[in-house]
Amino acid sequence: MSRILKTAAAQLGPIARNESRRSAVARMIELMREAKAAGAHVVVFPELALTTFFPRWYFEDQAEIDGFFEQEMPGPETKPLFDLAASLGVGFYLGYAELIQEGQALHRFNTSILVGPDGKIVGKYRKIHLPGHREHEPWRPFQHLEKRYFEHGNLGFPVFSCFGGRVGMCICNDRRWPETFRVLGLQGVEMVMLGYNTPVHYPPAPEHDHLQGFHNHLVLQAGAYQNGTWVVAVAKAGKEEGCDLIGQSCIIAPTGEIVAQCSTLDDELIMASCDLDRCQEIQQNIFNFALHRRPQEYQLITADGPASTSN
Ligand code: ING
Repeated sequence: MSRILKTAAAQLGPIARNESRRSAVARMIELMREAKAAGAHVVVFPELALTTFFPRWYFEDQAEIDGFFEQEMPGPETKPLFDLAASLGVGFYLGYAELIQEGQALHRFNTSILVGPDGKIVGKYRKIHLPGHREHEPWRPFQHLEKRYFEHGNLGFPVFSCFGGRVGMCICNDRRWPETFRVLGLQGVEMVMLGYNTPVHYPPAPEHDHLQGFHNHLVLQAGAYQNGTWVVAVAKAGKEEGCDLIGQSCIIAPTGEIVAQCSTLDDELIMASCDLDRCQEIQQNIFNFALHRRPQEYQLITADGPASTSN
């Protein structure tokens, strides 16, 4: 009896700077209802799905920055999404900005959670690869200040047993790093869920702007195939506060094939019946780590700093 996980990718169009969380949650509730009607067991929402992508601006006032963060999850504005999940029996992935107090210290992360069909949080991930820059760089048409506003994730790349399989998470820039998928793959992951906010324009290398969609699918398909896992990648898309974000949210099979893809830059739902047993076609053969992997040759991968030339 194969383990079919009916999975929805719920892409969001732009979220305006002055759009309320209530409005963003209402849009996600619509998409969750549509997903349920299509038979979904789980819905994947984007990175930072409750607000506009605020790292595009330089703020000095910490209180203004903290207005984009969640101090409780679920909180008053997000609880309706959790309640709906429980009443429909649908789980979800949600990306948001997490502000947490530990002892006397405040910590801020770019976070995602996995919520089960009972509406309870199954697991949490905090973004490890923070792209962009730390200081205000006025030469840029827009900033990318994730290194300023977030701390590096401190939860590793965990894999959770839920939805009848092994599910892992990552966030946006993480998908560009093969280590992300391999660390999840070494834990037997069968589905990686992730959200992204990816501008078309990349100020340090504008000659690559036309390649953003290609690079997005390139890394996702490679990650899926090289670890024999399903990948569900969901955009916040469209022209958001004047910044064009790529769409093309997609669901990718362990073979690396794209089985579903969004075709708009708005709120859009796509679905796929993901047979988790198909991961074995790859994990037991071409990427059977026990048979073929040679970690004794890979030390450089985890060494600090650039490799010294051996010859
Ligand atoms: N966004 C981008 C991403 O990794 C970026 C940053 C854009 C990197 C374009 C390279 C090229 O998709 C986030 N939020 O990580």
